[in-house]
Amino acid sequence: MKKVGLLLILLGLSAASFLVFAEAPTCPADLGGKCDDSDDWKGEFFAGIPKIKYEGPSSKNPLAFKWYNAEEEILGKKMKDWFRFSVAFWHTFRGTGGDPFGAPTKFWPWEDGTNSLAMAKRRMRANFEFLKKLGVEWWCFHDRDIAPDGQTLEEANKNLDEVVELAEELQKESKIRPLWGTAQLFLHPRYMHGAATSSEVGVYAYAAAQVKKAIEVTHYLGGENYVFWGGREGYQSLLNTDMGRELDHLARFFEAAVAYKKKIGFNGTFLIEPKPQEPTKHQYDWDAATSANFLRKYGLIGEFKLNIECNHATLSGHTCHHELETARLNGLLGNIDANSGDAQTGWDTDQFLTDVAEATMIMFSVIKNGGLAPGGFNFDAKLRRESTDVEDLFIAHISGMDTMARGLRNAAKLIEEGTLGEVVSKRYSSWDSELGKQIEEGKADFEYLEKKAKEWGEMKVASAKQELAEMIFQSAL
Ligand code: XLS
Ligand code: NI
Ligand code: NI
Repeated sequence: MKKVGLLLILLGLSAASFLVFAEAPTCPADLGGKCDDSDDWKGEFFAGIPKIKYEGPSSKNPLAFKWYNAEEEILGKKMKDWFRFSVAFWHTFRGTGGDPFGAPTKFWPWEDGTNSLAMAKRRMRANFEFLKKLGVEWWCFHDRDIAPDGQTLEEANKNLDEVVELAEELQKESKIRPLWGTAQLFLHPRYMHGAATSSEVGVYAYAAAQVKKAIEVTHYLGGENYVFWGGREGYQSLLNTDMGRELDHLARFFEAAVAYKKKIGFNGTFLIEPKPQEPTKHQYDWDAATSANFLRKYGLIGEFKLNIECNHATLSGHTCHHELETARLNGLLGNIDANSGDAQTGWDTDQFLTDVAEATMIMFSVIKNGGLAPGGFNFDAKLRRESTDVEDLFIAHISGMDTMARGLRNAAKLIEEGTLGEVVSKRYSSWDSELGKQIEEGKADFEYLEKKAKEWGEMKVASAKQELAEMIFQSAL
């Protein structure tokens, strides 16, 4: 069996999920010893796991939905259309459980410990069985998660084409499509200084070639979006960094991507995924406001939207709700990487979201946005290192989907009830006056306002009613 000689220990814990196996387990008996050169395992990957059904809140079955009822309509839209849930290939099918202190812990029965093409194809078949059983119609991938890298770009592209062909075939028999594709521009050592912001012009060119191909295959597979997560676009020290030049390069890169997208007729949305730190000390796409400012400065604001990841929001010192609202108010809310961090831990722990209050606030933004389509909810989330049963993959996603579904139900209830909305409109009612209207229309200059201030004198300022708002919110959970 071909051994994978690549032992990469990365600093960022979440990045460890992108690793290929460091230590190859032996070929499992049920693969008949044909691990690395054949794609002939046509059996069930998730034997014993049925198609996951909705059983309602009283169900105690861990392999059933209690709140997510795909076809049920909430506020005039089917639940499945509010969410457009997606499985992240890298976490679910490439996550090994390895971390900077420990070896992989997950040895799924279909894995043979190699990074061969045959293994990549088998994994793709497993992906589609998983999606179908879970009842999810979308998946997300990086180029290098789904197919092995090559010694040359040509070889890498050839590998990718082979796996993409299989994915296309597997998609055909279903409604499943990529929610988005992306290029992995951070694992390979060539990207140590970044990709589009690398100090090496050759690396910039290589990254461009990789993104070009990744856009092509996303388009080919009918993907609805394409994501640019910063990877290593950032710096470790400003002392050796020309930040202005790097940011200009990043803008040139995006411009070229936009031009190429138009050239090949890819109509999917381009999304930037903000993240403040990890793997670099400072990532350029720090948060939604920083990314919006970047896009505006370089005249790219109409060409991109944002993919907000909840754990990235918390790392930047914001709530997920804040990031969603910032994106929404700028007309940039395109997709959500649904996950959550840990209140005591300062890195991207990529946990499945299980906080119903948080989910309710997220859904407030999504409802106000009229949904996310053509974006959706991608579970950029992974099992804990210690969760090693195949069924844990299902349980994690079911729990995440149920949590979001409860959030949707609660948010819809609060909006229909209207009491929370009343607290807000009452709070701003002074702005419904003649003066408020004049100000909002830009018709009140400082002299006029001074005259009004003198006329009105000291006024009574009303309570913010925060505790009342919190009481109403809590009662809906
Ligand atoms: C890493 C990012 C990554 C992107 C896709 O923190 O969340 O997973 O979503 O490259
Ligand atoms: Ni993400
Ligand atoms: Ni992340």
